[in-house]
Amino acid sequence: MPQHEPAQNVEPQPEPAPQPEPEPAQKKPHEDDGQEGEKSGWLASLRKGLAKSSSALGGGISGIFARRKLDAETLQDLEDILIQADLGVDMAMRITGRIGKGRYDKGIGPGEVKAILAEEVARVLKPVEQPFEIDPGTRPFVVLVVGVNGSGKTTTIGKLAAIARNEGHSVMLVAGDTFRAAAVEQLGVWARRTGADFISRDTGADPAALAFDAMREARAKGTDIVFIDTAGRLQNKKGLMEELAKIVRVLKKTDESAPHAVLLVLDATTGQNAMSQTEVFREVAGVTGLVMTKLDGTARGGILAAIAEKHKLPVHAIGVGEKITDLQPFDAEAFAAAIAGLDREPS
Ligand SMILES: Nc1nc2c(ncn2[C@@H]2O[C@H](COP(=O)(O)OP(=O)(O)O)[C@@H](O)[C@H]2O)c(=O)[nH]1
Ligand SMILES: [Mg+2]
Repeated sequence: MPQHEPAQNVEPQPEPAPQPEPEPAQKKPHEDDGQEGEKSGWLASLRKGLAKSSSALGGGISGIFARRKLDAETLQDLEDILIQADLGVDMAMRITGRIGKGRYDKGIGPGEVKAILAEEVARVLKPVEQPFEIDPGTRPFVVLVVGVNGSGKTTTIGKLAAIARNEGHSVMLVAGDTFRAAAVEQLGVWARRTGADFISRDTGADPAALAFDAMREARAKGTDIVFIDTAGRLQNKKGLMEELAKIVRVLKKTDESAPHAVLLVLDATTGQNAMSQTEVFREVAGVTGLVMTKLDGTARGGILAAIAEKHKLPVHAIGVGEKITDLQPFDAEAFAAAIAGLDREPS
């Protein structure tokens, strides 16, 4: 797992010369991307994906509420595990407040606590649940994908390209992370797998110039959707800002309304760090929506609720694995139920 610099440490520093970096635990995209159990199984797979979040929370709640009466100490223990799950202090206090109200010295079962938790999380997430949609009247529809190194940008582009290709759209993938040769190759693999066009330059080339060429080519070909991958070196905020601003400026030369979407890809395993990344990338790139990845590998899925509460940005999709089919449209209620460790579907 790549280590992420905290977003606070983003003072301008001298830009390192482009050089090969060790790859973040890079794997080739899986080849077994049959449509295994697609629709029917996806709630189950979300639960499985979020198992770590839900077992941390659900297990904690069961442990606290199985035997004890509701008192200040019980509520404090609950608040602690909610905060540990990265739900944020405000939400944690709201939930414990709601659970405590009128119930002191009475029994409350873990099931009831989980239901209230799920309800609160869903209430915050429901307004930001928004499928990722392209405007078919805009061609090419240009999607700039941003986020820190290792967050899952390239993989998410591959998964989105697969969905778009399945829907019959023509797609171009633009290897705007020109910093590392391996990043270019990785996107090229996704392009081949999904039947998307692919455009790249040598390591160290100017991503804005590449974006300009890509736009010209996409217009000439009548491509429906252009996904632009980026490097996202957060350790140098000024450099990042300049790089992204230049890409946007150049896109606007060919189409004043581009980019039509700016997706921020966040790695759920970074917990609270995802919050500060959201702040930085909103500022430098005008983010229009979120994708949260790696919810299969963490007990920290709650951070999405904290981010939604604070930033109110649309959440389009979640990544629950590395396979091509492991990108799920975001469903607030299912997510909330999974996080809370409820084993039944929310009504
Ligand atoms: N478990 C899991 N791994 C993921 C997910 N999304 C991406 N990855 C992996 O995370 C690593 C970094 O992803 P990558 O797309 O290269 O990140 P980038 O640097 O932002 O482009 C790769 O090994 C991916 O396979 C996800 O939803 N779940
Ligand atoms: Mg990448």
